[in-house]
Amino acid sequence: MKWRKLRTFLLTILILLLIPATRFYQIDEPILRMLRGSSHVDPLALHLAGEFVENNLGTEQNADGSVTVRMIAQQYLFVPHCILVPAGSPVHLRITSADAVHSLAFMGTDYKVEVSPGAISRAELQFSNAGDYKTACREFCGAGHYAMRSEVKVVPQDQFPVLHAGERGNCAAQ
Ligand SMILES: [Cu+2]
Repeated sequence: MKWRKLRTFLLTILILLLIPATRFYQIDEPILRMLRGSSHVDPLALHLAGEFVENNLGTEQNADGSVTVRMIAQQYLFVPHCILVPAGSPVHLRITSADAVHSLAFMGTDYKVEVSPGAISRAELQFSNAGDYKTACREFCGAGHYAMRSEVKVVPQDQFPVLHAGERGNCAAQ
């Protein structure tokens, strides 16, 4: 009889110990996500959900006069293919990859932004003069790498379209 009571007692203690352990495990994942910050993203869900969903790509106008540009690099193109930004405004670039390691390089310069699947690369850019800037992938990413090119079209402030909330600009929006 004494043994049974002891066993029940020990089982109860064990269960009581396991309950908080389970709870800790459940809160562990959101904490990890918080620590990772917003610089990580699921490469398999890019076009479907989250920040890099299709209609969020392109140029977004911010209240402070700057713009945020979101792009996806994938074999073997950049989406959107052409980015529209106003001259003289800060450009916050946020770019990620859907597959391999790529880079977004500004031709004629040494400047490039490394892009890896699962991570959001950020860059702060500003174009003083209007003009068309050619960009290309400068990280070998496969058979179509050499054709992986895109463009940044910089227009004077007064030619940049007024983008309302939720609207995104690219070269077609001009
Ligand atoms: Cu490439």
